[in-house]
Amino acid sequence: MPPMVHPIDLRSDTVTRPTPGMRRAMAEAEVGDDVFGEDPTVNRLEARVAELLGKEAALFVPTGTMANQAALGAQLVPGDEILCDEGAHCINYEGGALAALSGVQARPLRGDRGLLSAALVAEALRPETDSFPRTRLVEVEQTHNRGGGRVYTLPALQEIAQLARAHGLCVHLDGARLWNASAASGVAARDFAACADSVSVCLSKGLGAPAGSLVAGSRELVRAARRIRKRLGGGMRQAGILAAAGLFALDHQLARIGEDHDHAQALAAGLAEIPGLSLDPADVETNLVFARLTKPGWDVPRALAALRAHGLLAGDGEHGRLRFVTHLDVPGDAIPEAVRRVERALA
Ligand code: TLP
Repeated sequence: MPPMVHPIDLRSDTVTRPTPGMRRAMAEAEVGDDVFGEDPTVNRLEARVAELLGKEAALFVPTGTMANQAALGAQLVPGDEILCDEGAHCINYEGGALAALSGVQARPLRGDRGLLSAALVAEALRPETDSFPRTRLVEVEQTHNRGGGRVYTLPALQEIAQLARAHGLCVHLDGARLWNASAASGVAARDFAACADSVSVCLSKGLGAPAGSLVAGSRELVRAARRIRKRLGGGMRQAGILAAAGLFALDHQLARIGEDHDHAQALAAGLAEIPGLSLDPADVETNLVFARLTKPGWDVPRALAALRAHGLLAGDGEHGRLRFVTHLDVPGDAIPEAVRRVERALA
């Protein structure tokens, strides 16, 4: 039997475990019944995130999926259409929620590795007739997951927002990794958020909390999202235990997020040297690294199994790609070892 190696888990930044400090903060959290609006820790987190994003209000929800769907549902009615990139999380990885919960259809656009442009949105606008669906909202993802963690520049987002507003469309920003976008660009989260009517952010990805996301927007939008949260069963009572983890993450784990980007750069540089993989490290802007599998005769499931056997967990990046994600639980000195394991697995 080969010796057991401790796997390096690069499947997602969702795999982090709460640190001892975070667990202490959770254990000591002051709580109340959040469905009555009486959990002081949830209330503090909501106020903190609303302030960080420059919005009137925010709502704590269990997941990024619920955050997106509550935000979208709050702004759309059945039969509406949204514009988004074809790889958008909200139409590809949320179980068909947009259609099932809101009766809304998407018009997927072919963005530039995930990123839309004002020109692309302009081309997709429809005249108002009885036949066309009512295009009501533009959805953007910052950073863009399937686009390889790409970051919209602030001017690019502003241009989309301007166009959307000029045509009466709302903008929803899926900011599951908005913190990464800010760290990578130096642009404040609130400046990105100003381009959108609704913003979702996650605590359970780069920030390292065990669960929790928020929807931010106007008071009215958040009230509507709160009703949808209840309808979906997301009213969590003494949720302050989870909100405390989020507050701890914002206090102690937000400032370090750029380290994950440095680690992703080092990882990308190492992976680019491995025969059987193809990637350009210059494409890596944040903590997501996608590599095309070029090893003759191999497919992604086979490669993932080989990696796992060599103590490296990666994800299916679709379209023949592997996805590697750096995060809080992977220290910098694990990166050279991660590269060695990939190299051995694909040898
Ligand atoms: N993304 C997960 C998977 O679902 C793919 C991951 O491992 O990256 N928006 C974006 C951009 C996301 O990447 C995710 C999670 C979500 C929303 C949903 O968040 P959760 O998993 O909390 O529902």
